[in-house]
Amino acid sequence: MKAYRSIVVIILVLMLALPATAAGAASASISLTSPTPNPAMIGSEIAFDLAVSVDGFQTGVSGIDLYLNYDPAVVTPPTTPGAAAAEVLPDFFGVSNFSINEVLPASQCPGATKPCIHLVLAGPPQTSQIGIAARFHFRVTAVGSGSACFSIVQATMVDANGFNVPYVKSPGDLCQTIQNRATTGTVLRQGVPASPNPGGGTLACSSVTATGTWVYGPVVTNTDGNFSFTNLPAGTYTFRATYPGYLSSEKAGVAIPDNSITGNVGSTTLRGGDVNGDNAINILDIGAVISKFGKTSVAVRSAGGNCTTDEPADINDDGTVNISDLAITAGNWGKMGPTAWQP
Ligand SMILES: [Ca+2]
Ligand SMILES: [Ca+2]
Ligand SMILES: [Ca+2]
Repeated sequence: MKAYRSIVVIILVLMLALPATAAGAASASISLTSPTPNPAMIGSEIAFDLAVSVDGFQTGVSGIDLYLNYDPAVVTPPTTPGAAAAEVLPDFFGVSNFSINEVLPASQCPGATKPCIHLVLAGPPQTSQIGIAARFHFRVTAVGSGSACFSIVQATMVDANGFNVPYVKSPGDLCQTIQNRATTGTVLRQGVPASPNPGGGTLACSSVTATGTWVYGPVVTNTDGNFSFTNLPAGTYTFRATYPGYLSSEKAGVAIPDNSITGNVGSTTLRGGDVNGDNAINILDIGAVISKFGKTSVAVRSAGGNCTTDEPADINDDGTVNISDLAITAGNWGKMGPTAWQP
């Protein structure tokens, strides 16, 4: 019974004490929100917010002066040094805030180790307010060690009389995962097993290019006919696969979204018999096979693993020009390239 009374007394004391304490305390915080997208890829624009919270300041918070470090090896602000670097938002000080907003070289930043964004915000005194004061944007330029870290290296918060306001800052470091983007697909060739590749090579050696704003590749296919492009920028691409003695194959309108880590173009099988490489299979190709009929130990691009020279009349890369190569060519008589991208 005595213990019960003691607990009641303690609870009563706490109930009386807590509101008094809360009413008298002023608090402020500066924090960075989680970046999006996470993970990010090369070419991605990552963004995160500067969230500010003040509560119970009678004079009102009227200014914030802040330096945000970034790692220039993996990210860059979207603007040139000296230009506006952060997007100032009206959610904390309102629309009439005044701001300084600049990218500074490392030598002008606190600690002098990394470049920084210097942001100065000032506006009407806020006694109790929570809001997003600014949004930072960076473009990913490299994978580096796999992350991009940001930190507020120095910040000052002042009230309407210019006196420093104590605040809590979080987190210490804000780190964002950066990954490579892999865009993959498969190119097989008619008359050639997918794996193992004949000729003892380690690669199937079909060439693949990806044409968007610029041309990427060629990359070559591995033993299984698979290819992979690393870090194709977001955009719309035409993929084209070629191999000597075969019609090319093409897939247009392949969209690589900004935030996709992987993409697959699908599988295609090249049709054999275009010995002279004019993307049409006709009498000229038949003639080319017949003119070399019976030749052995001819050059095989897919042998040896370095995708060098090839005898295109040896369609199936078995080192001999014979009836198999003639049959493949005759069977595709009249076909034109580039063919549709399909198995
Ligand atoms: Ca031809
Ligand atoms: Ca060949
Ligand atoms: Ca052959």
